[in-house]
Amino acid sequence: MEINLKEEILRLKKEKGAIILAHYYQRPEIQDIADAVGDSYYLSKVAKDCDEKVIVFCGVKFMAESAKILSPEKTVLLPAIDAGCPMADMADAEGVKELKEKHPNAKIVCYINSSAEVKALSDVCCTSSNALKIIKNIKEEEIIFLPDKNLGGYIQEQVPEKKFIIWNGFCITHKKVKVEELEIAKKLHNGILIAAHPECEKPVRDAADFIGSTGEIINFVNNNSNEKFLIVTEEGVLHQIKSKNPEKKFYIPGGGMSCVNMKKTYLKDVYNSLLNMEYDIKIDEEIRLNAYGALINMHELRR
Ligand code: CIZ
Ligand code: SF4
Repeated sequence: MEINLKEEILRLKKEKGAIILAHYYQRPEIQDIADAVGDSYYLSKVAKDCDEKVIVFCGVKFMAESAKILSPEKTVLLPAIDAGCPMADMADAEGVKELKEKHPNAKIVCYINSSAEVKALSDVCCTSSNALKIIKNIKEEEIIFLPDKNLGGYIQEQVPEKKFIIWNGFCITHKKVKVEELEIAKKLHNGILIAAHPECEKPVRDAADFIGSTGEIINFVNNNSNEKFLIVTEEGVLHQIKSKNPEKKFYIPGGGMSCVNMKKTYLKDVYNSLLNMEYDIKIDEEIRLNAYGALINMHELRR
């Protein structure tokens, strides 16, 4: 007999005293069984503040790691062990150390899309929603920004008074979009508004009407009375956007925008995760403590 996965997940969740968190880029059926859906920073805060001692983090590894860094006493489970982030993997601890030696006066700002080891070497973390505020609040003139050259470039344009040393990483999902796809959408759908993520390349950002993080794109659409929108970020966000805005029309760039790693988590993986308590995120305590400092500094500097 085939088991009812949703029912079994809910039963196991209760039995194990767990909470299920899902990133906006997860599959719709995963978002629907989650107790909270949001961006990586919001979810790591939910993980920290909740009473549950077991967190099932449906997302990619750096997100589950961020939750573990903030809540070491809790069990943080990543249902799909091979769900990584190619952009986070583009920055390595050795390279960061070398840059630090070359630019001893610079502050290191790392995007939350980075490994625990890289966070541990950084002065402060940021997300796409708070990067500008954080960098403006740093007193030092020199900033090493990693790993995303697109988010880094976007912030640099807005803070010309600072000197930026930007890592050469990028998101393979956002890089795929070409400005021509935006131009085609404008021609096909008269009056369409384009909302793009700062992980997109500059020509795409320049052609957009609005640039923001996942949460900011969702708010932009919710609060705008326009009829049609082109959503230029991983298409998982459409699940929340469409359910809150049934009267509006949404389009995506012609080539589609799906992150292979974000789509590795199926209901079966969440079930197995709860059943077998896998895959338990472990971080070396010295690395965790240093990475914790960078995440806590993000809190301080985003004010
Ligand atoms: O921080 C996140 O969750 C990511 C990856 C994107 C965003 O814009 O929220
Ligand atoms: Fe990494 Fe891009 Fe996938 Fe986000 S969408 S997890 S940045 S590869």
